[in-house]
Amino acid sequence: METSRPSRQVRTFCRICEVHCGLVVEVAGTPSSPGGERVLKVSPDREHPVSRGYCCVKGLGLGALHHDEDRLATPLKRVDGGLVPIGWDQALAEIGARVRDLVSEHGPRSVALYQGNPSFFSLAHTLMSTAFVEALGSPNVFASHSIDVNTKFHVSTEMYGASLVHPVPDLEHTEMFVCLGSNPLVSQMSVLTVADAAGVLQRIEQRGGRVVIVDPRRTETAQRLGEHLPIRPGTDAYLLAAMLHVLTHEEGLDLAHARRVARGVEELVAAAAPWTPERAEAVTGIPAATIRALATDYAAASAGQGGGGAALYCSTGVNMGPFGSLAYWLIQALNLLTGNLDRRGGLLVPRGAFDTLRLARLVGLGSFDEHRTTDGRWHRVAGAFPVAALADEITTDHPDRVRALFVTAGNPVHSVPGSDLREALPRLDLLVSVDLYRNETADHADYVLPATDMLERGDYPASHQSLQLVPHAQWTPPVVEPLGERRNEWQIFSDLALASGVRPIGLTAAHALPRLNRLLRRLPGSPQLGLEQIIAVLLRWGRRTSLRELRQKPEGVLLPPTEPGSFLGHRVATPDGLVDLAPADLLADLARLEAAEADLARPGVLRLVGRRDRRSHNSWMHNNSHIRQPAGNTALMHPDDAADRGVADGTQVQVSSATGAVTLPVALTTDVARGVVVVPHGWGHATSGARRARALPGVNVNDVVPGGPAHMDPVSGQAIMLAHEVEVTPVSGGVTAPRSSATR
Ligand SMILES: Nc1nc2c(c(=O)[nH]1)N[C@H]1C(S)=C(S)[C@@H](COP(=O)(O)OP(=O)(O)OC[C@H]3O[C@@H](n4cnc5c(=O)[nH]c(N)nc54)[C@H](O)[C@@H]3O)O[C@H]1N2
Ligand SMILES: Nc1nc2c(c(=O)[nH]1)N[C@H]1C(S)=C(S)[C@@H](COP(=O)(O)OP(=O)(O)OC[C@H]3O[C@@H](n4cnc5c(=O)[nH]c(N)nc54)[C@H](O)[C@@H]3O)O[C@H]1N2
Ligand code: SF4
Ligand SMILES: [Mo]
Repeated sequence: METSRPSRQVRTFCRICEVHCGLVVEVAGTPSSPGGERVLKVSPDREHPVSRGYCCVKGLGLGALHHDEDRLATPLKRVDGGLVPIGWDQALAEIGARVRDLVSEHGPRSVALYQGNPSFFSLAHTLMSTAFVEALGSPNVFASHSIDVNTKFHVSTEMYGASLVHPVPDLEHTEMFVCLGSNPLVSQMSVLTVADAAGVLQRIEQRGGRVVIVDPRRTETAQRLGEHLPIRPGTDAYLLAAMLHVLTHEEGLDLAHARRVARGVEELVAAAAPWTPERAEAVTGIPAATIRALATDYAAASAGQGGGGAALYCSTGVNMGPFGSLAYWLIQALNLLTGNLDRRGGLLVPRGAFDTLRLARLVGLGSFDEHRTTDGRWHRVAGAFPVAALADEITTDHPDRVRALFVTAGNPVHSVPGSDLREALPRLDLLVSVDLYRNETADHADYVLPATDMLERGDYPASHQSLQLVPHAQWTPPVVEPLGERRNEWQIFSDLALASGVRPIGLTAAHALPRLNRLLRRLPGSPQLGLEQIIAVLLRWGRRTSLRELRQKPEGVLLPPTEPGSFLGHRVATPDGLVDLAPADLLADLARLEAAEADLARPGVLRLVGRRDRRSHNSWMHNNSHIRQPAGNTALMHPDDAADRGVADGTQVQVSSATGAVTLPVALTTDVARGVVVVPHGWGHATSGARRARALPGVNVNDVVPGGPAHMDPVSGQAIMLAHEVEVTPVSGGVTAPRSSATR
């Protein structure tokens, strides 16, 4: 009998970051037994075919997340300024009625959705929340990828015809890996699924290959491995343009292959003409000779003299900079021109268990959208408008302005730069937050709805499967029943659609499911059956595995490795099947590169960049009792920059910009290049409903980072969040503040 067994073990996988580590969860009890179902322990799954026992403390904290007493337990409604518990029926009925009124009075565009980062780790969540607003007839989907990777999504749409195509560096075979703006040891990288990234990079060196880390800070990764190349913040596009210049204008790279698989080769080469390494030296701070050597070494490794190919890669340290789209375009161009794209040891384009590309096209994601923001300025990228434009969409006089906002798995008040959004939110008639916690965004919400955590729902990592270094597939059932009144977003958004008088018809697959879901809920068993059916059909369609096989092998299965030569000329999704090396908007954006050159090279200026911590995850890991929490955030800067400003190590400083100021402790280190200030984001929870997080010191760096349309990448809509000029001043007294009194 179930209750007589002390505990059971369930295999699942973590969905906090892109690694998707295999986990084994030990569970005791049943939902009906005294004390209920309890997660006793979360361990790394050594049987997982890819992560093979790798995981981090955040995944091991999933049990603590599940049982956290500060988690939302019931829907909350704002009454007299406070949030009070109400039942689901009341919440859904009231929200539905307000949506109906708004839509009938002001039209469908009055309703908007913001999807935060964790929503993209749940297929059902992404599908149904999108389906909800689209069923209302609103294009107003905003997403966290516009404060993260819109640059990549936009550039891939233009070059490869689909936002989801991102060549993956073949790290297990490469001879040279050039990594810009990522800290793999801490973050495990992004737009790439690789377990134990630092271990994988170390193996490159053990094979006799090279790892080059381009970063303004000597990161934890650079301290452990590779060659560190410090760069001035925001200037990677100059470095990359110069590398292209060296190869095409000095080294006479053979372009025959490129001409066969791409169009725009001549325009691209012409565009590289003015960007000499000498010019790049002045702005990047990297000597011209080093740039030349990097370019020629890269091309030589590409030629496979040691057998193995080379890969250029960038992550958020470049995406969030002023020229993220230009940089990603140049990286793709360099990888292709040197013959590294679609080749062993270079970069490969994985397929996944089913064709995500075709699926995306079927459901209307990832193509250029006809929709524009009300001012006509911004288009959707990967199905969503840039969130940095949301404040204007709320405050504009346009009749189509946003009046109701649903925020799901997001904390935009905290995560979006500047104060525009925070100041715009009071103009809304309705703000609903769907979350695990009462986060800072909920401070402004009319309703807060409690969602399930990942142990409480089944899933398949559909949105990341085409980014896997080692292709694999895994299905997880829900490990435990939802606690309290928590509901999964699939159900919440389908119920919201029904309460608002619409059926989600925006996405083909989701068509009839809300109704089916409602019927299924009356049956014993899971309301997730709709998702399982979709996954089963998709896997059958892909013919690489089946849901049945994944159920039999709960630790996951390996899929056939990505074949070199399977992308170019075969799966490029542009109309003519050729890679576009010279998209007009990117060529035009080079003018901005030219215009900013002198400013970025200015000496004596301090520029702000970010950093992550292994124990944190954006703004939402600070309440986890399994994690020994860092004591808030600390600014890092070079001792000489500090001395110039009378700043002493360990004291309180003010970091300020034209946008705002924060006060926090400073640590001096020569690991940070001169002219750089590093402040981690995601901190400052003074108003949070999560009590442990609230008690921690820390400040929100986005109070200092400028926001809004003036600070967006004009091509992709990505918010420019790095390399802004700041000043650092000692706080009067200049003494180290005790932890508990550090400024929030
Ligand atoms: N532990 C942990 N892991 C995470 C997360 C987390 O919060 N915590 N977040 C997850 C998410 S959502 C994402 S998107 C990924 C992000 O993963 P990464 O992109 O690897 O993010 P970071 O670790 O912040 O590394 C960015 C690096 O860019 C450097 N940098 C800053 N400005 C510049 C510049 O102008 N040029 C160059 N070349 N480098 C620059 C910074 O110094 C920093 O070392 O991490 C994911 N993994
Ligand atoms: N200055 C600066 N700002 C940054 C960054 C930076 O490097 N510097 N990084 C940016 C990046 S890369 C990202 S991805 C964004 C993230 O931006 P957001 O996605 O807006 O914010 P997060 O802090 O990730 O908050 C996620 C919220 O989702 C909730 N949550 C977690 N799991 C679930 C779930 O399963 N269901 C539901 N419904 N809710 C859930 C959490 O409780 C939390 O409140 O922040 C960006 N902001
Ligand atoms: S590295 Fe950590 S957060 Fe990322 S999937 Fe693995 S356990 Fe989860
Ligand atoms: Mo992110």
